[in-house]
Amino acid sequence: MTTRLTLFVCGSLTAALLATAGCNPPGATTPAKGDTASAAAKTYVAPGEKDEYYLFYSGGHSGQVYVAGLPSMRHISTIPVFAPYPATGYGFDEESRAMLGRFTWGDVHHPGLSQTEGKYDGRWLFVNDNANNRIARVDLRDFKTRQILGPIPNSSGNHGSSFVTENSEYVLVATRFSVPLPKGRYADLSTYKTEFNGMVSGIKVNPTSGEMTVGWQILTPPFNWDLGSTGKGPSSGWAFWTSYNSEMEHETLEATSTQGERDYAAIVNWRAAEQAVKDGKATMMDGVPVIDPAKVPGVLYFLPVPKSPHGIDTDPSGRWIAASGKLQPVTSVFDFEKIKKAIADKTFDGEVRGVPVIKHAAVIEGEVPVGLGPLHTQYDGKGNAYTSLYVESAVARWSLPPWNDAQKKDLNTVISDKIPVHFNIGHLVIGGSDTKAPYGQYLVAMNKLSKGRHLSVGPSQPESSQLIDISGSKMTMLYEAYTEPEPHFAQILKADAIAPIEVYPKAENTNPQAVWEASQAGVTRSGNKVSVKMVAIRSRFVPDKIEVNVGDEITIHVTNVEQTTDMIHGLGIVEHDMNVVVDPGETKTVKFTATRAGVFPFYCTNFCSALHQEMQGYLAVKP
Ligand code: K7E
Ligand code: CUA
Repeated sequence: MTTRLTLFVCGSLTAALLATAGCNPPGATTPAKGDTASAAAKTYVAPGEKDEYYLFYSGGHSGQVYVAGLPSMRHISTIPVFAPYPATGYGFDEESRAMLGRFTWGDVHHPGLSQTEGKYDGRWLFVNDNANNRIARVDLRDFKTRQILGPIPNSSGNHGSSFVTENSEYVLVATRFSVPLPKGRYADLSTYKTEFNGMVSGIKVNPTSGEMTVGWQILTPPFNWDLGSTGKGPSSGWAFWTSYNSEMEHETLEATSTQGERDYAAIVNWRAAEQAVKDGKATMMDGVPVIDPAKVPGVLYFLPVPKSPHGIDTDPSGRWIAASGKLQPVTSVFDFEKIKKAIADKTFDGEVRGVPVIKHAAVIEGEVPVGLGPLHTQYDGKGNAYTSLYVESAVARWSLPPWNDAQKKDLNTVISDKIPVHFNIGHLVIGGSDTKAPYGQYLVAMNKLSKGRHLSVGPSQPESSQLIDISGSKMTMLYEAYTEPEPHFAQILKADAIAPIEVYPKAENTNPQAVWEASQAGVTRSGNKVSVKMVAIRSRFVPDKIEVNVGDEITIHVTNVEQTTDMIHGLGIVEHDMNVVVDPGETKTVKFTATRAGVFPFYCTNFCSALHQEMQGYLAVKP
């Protein structure tokens, strides 16, 4: 049934990049349908059984994080982060409204799990907001967003994040956009090269609470920083980002920023940056210590990488770093041991704005001809790397160095397998690829276009994700699932690595407005301020009658006194754009002003019992 539409004649690689799913580059095959029976058996999770892994998908411009199970690919939960979400009442109560601040959306790209000693520790999930320069922390104890930091000062376009260091000391961030700094300063766009700057930021994470603060920043030229990764092993204490637009242009970028043969990767010594701040070598800008790398040697180096790269990924050993240039059909593999030596020996090729450029020839291990439009690379911990090929709509598997002489002579020979995906893959994820111990069992391909692979739903189409078994000598396609726009990256976590709570223990609820008995509930008034302490229990609200006057300021503190799993109540107030959802043992607060006279029913929005429908009351507003 599936047909690939040829929409463009692919004359050049650039044209192919612009094309959607139309080109038939060399190596592409007809869509794989998979061996149905064996694939079905591998992904089937029988009713009552559970998946083996969590998949945390970024929700892109939905501002959310999606949670699915692997291998079933079933969607289990949506964690609202940067956008209100009525299903869980997020963004309606005072607590979550305060976190969202003045924004109602975010653009989530790269979830990053917290780590201890280079392995996932199951504590937190960090996600970035490219649009409003924020970063959030989801607590995996209860799968709730607990902090949103930002907008980060001096940082515009928080795309190059969230990259977590080996012991979650920092979540590292690099800017996609450059602006005149500090933010709020005006400079004409024609002065882009001199007046605009990018930034690398170290977001410090409190090791106990997870609370994030802006630690320090490193000023950069106005390149557009792209994807990054953190080091480990020999590259412990370092972090890497690719960039596009080393031309430092500001208009018609698709042409102007692709003139040079090479762009730069940033090689950042974040431990040195931390030390430089301690040593007083930073200058305060908008409340943050900012390091000028031209004045503080040792914190930042540039490394030339193929034209318009997108991703740069450190392998589980920490020695090999793979950077892909979208406009060249190769992935460059760099040896961090050689990078360290080049830095020590000052094997540089000049400098850009006082930042040394590491000599490419001194540190390159090889350019693997993976295929067209390489973006991101993941690792299975068994010596294999997997690179997503956007233009070719495929995943290439290749062997990491060390390579023997024959392999070095022809790096085509290190490519062991290639599997087509549908269509135009962006990121791909292997569980634990960014740790010292990848799981190496499944790969999820996150494809940008799903066209024709699902029942038609009109013009607004979902994204497709494909589950690929990488445990054998050949990659095999197992399953295909859909999500709303738009997963970029994801993280996979072994299910038994966490044990989320399902009820907030009563003893933990320290909210002074919490009430646990109907007798404690009630309405109090002070002037025009009305305070309601409300109990929600199967199947009633106490009080279920609230009488106020027009102009009163009403605060409702509602406590769900249930201590049973899945006993959730919601408080929806008719025609008040209000829905508070309260989990068992939780207290939430809503505030509003009674602006209109009338009698407004309120009711429980979460189906909680046979008498759920009866769980209702009235807000009576006297003129
Ligand atoms: Cu490749 Cu934002 Cu990581 Cu999308 S980015 S694909
Ligand atoms: Cu409480 Cu429905």
